[in-house]
Amino acid sequence: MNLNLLNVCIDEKIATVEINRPKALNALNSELLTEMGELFASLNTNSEVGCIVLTGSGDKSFVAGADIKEMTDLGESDALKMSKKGQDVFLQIETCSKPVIAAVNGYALGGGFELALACDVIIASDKAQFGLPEVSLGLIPGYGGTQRLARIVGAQKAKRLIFSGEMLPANLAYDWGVATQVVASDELMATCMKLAKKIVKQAPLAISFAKQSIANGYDTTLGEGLGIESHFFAKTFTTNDKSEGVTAFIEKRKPQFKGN
Ligand code: DAK
Repeated sequence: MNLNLLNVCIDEKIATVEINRPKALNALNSELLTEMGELFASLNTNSEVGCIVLTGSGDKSFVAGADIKEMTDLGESDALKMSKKGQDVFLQIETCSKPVIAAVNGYALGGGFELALACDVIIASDKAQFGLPEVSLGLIPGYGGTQRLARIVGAQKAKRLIFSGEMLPANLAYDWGVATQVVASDELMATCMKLAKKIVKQAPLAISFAKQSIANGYDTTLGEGLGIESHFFAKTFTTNDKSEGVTAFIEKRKPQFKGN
């Protein structure tokens, strides 16, 4: 895999992925989306990876949006293709079998906010600013923003943000339930790594089943959701890790999970 715009480091089962286009505030161009799709396809099946931390290079921006300069000559059918490509990559991130933590270190605007919303957990620096300013460009969010944001914060708050294009500072993003934690910028990566380290100690298949259970049950009725949960709960009983986890508890020792 040839990655020019993504820096990847895998250590102790944690993959740290840094989007590396600092001169364009890490704006998502087509090349970057392609690389991200290839990388997540490979991380998804890499047994050496149990958690992914995604961040932007520099101290100013996570991702300042889709690359506006690539949009100048697009027609309707190109825009449809572009939207589909971005949505597919973000869906790949959302459905990745490993938890993905967005370490939002600055601007998360437009496609950048949409990217963070596709991750499982958002931890923000106190300098982070979230926004969907597409209407100021005559566009609307095209990578899932109208759908994912409304599901997380409710339709009213999503409409307010999308219709005004205004930015949401980190503390308000926390109040709205977008970010799960806000920390000083120099503590952001250490905070994300601390969480990632806790995650990689757990049973990987159980995490993947829990992630699927939450995702598949989210938009259904409670009854259907509980059925989905039972399905995945029962599946954990087919794993060696469940036997190991339960036995280790009874034997008063730490479990050695193998991901099978
Ligand atoms: N795209 C391309 N370049 C960008 C960029 C972006 N989104 N954001 C910043 N840059 C570039 C700037 O052009 C500048 O480049 P040079 O002029 O130096 O070559 C460099 O990054 C530094 O930016 P500034 O000089 O503007 O830095 P400031 O600190 O003054 O301002 C800022 C920072 C983040 C407030 C400002 O750069 C800004 O407003 N950026 C644009 C933010 C924005 O509007 N983002 C949303 C983009 S629209 C769709 C699919 C997806 C989407 C829409 C449709 N379909 C397929 C239909 C999603 C759309 C978006 O994400």
